[in-house]
Amino acid sequence: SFSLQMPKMNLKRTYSESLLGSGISTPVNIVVGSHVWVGDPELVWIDGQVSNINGEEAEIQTSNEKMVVAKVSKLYPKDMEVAANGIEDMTKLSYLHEPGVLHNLATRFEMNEIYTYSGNILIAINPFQSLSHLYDATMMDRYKGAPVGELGPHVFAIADSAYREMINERKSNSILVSGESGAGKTETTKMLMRYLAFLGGHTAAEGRTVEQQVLESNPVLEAFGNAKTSRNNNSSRFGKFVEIQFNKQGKISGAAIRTYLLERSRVCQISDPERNYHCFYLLCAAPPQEREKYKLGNPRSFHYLNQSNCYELAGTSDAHQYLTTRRAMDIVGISETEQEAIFRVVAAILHLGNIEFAKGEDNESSIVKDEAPLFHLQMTAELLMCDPRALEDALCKRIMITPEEIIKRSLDPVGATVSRDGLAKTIYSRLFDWLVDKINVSIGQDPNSRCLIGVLDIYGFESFKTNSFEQLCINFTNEKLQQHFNQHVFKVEQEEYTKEEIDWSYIEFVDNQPVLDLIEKKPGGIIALLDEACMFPKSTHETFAQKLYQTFKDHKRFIKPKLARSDFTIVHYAGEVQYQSDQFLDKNKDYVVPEHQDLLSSSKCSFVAGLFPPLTEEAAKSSKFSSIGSRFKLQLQQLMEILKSTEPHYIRCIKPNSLLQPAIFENINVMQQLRSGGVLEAIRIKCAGYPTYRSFFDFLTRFSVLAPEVLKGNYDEKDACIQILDKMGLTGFQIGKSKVFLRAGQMAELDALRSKILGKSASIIQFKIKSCI
Ligand code: AOV
Ligand code: MG
Repeated sequence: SFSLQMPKMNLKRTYSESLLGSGISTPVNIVVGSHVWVGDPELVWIDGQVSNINGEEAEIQTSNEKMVVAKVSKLYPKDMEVAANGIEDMTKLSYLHEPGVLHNLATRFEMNEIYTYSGNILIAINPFQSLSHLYDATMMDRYKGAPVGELGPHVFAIADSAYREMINERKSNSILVSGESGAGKTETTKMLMRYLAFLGGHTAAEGRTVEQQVLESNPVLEAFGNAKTSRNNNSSRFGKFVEIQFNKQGKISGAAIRTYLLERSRVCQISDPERNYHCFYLLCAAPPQEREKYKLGNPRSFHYLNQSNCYELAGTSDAHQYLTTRRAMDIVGISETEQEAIFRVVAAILHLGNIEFAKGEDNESSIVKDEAPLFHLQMTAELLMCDPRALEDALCKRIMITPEEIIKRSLDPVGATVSRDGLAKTIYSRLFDWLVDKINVSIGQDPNSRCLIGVLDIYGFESFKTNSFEQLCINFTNEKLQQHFNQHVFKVEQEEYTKEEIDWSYIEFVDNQPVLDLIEKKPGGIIALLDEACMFPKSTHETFAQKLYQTFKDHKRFIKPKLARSDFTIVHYAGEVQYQSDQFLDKNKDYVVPEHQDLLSSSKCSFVAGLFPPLTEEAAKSSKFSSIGSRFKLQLQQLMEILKSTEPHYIRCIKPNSLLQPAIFENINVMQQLRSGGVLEAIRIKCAGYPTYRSFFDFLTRFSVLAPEVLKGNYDEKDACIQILDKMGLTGFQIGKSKVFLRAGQMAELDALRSKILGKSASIIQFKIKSCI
């Protein structure tokens, strides 16, 4: 039932190979008859039984009936004592290694158990089917107040523990949801928010409550900030951090929504089979009188929509979504007049995109070429409530101010088209920002709030065929979060060791600080060099790339690809990504053409004019450009500051297949995500220390057969454990106050000895487990 597909992401493995060698348990005591995992080109790992050993090499009879020869050192022992439906917390796996982790997730997924813990990290595998029983009111009631681990792994359990911790410790908490596109971050975030609203909601249902507004902000932001991409039919094209504020009584008393870097290029450029932002299609499917008002019809008639052949989304109705969005807008407090203006602007953008340009009288200029006497120009001007002549000028002409004179220069048709698209993108991103501000004002902040729970739904690591400035920002975000994650995992691990008073001083972990320096260091990092290039009038993307090659020629995380003239590669923690620098300079400039600014700030519609507040004199005069990269970097810094002041909880979403279909688990794909999502890194950190620990009692229950004499008479549990370990000749382990801490591989070693003593070959003591890897 498990199919295989190569992942679409074009990721190269970097340190993941070394991951295998660096601390994850090395095979010991592999003998003829041992059950093992062996690498497989298609399945990543396949289980089997060793049938022969010849020096360094072993012959393995695999469970899919093949005979494989592999180095003994490349084999991993397979735990034969796991339950049929897998293990709820993977740190309890006796053998903590890659194949064990993958197998456990596959086993659980097959039984529709989509949630699994790895320590305190929740792994959520997208089921691509509605599992509504998982999220109903009964479930919420059950998880309320239940200690983590008592019930099965669940998003509600994470939200509940964040809430309890906030109440009990009076400390802010955050829940960080990550994963690749389509992995389920946004759905997970909504579930978290619903559960928090359930815990901190107000019983009295008088009108709009804060929590209702918080929840209804989701459909509004999704209508304007989500779109169908090739990876996800409802892909978020912006990052989001929702800060839910609570009062002394633990009730929701306010909220703040921060958004990050909306993808602007989508407004004018889409490719098959993607769609533009949902709101355009919703409006084209609005009730007839509204469509008439905005002179909208079939989405196929608009250039910004018909560059792709996809208009409808399977299973959703745009007409219905339009009404849902309007209702959500009511609840979050957007007035009828404002809604009318918002959709007027949306319609104006569609008409704007249909304005075309032809060569003017001389070759250098352009004029608007339009069907039925300048229909789209007229419509755009009418909807934006500005003068059509002024609109045409703003699109086709530029004013140059030299010390001597003021010159009106005409743009050629290509220049005019660029100008038109620039205007569309600017209007749209201002509209989106307006919505976010409005929602924030309307929900309101609680200045007296003592604690908050932040929920982060950010875009996951991306590597496409072509990667531009947006991908750099997105991957930079992920590097930042990865560092936060590593530090946290490391800290938690250390805390356990400290509590048990064992020595941990020599455990190291690989930090990704060098990549962060490469990108954000000031001066000299990529963003700083990009800003320099943007300020220097003669720069081109080629001179920018040359500068990078020069500056980072010895940097371990930077590669100049062979034959590349302006591409560069960054070795990210999740793999190498090759970036195309050709649009970097343009995309980094946050610049509104003064002609566009003037046109819209003088609109007769106060809503439109409000999107373009007049510039301060200083800003208008200043020719200094404003850098999107630097602002983004600053936003991230602020986000990290907030996160650092909170107690974090991590949810790693995983997309089981790239077909977006239920019940398909693609090993290669999942493995890739476990690697890049840091799950394996967390395990590596664990393995660098003492990956397996057991209480003295549990340890004795399992291993006293190795030295039954230690349990004679009035024995001390701790001493008994030490005696067993000594007798077996193990070194490097640690004895804590109540637990035995074993080094990687030692559990397997003890198990092997145990089965020998029990006089049974490894093949006999096995639980029947359904093998699906
Ligand atoms: P994303 O947020 O991680 O991608 P979404 O949360 O939008 O991914 O999930 C993609 C789709 O998967 C959803 O539209 C649902 O159809 C389905 N899905 C996800 N989680 C569940 C669940 N728990 N139960 C049922 N269906 C689910 V992106 O925003 O593209 O990075 O930018
Ligand atoms: Mg999303």
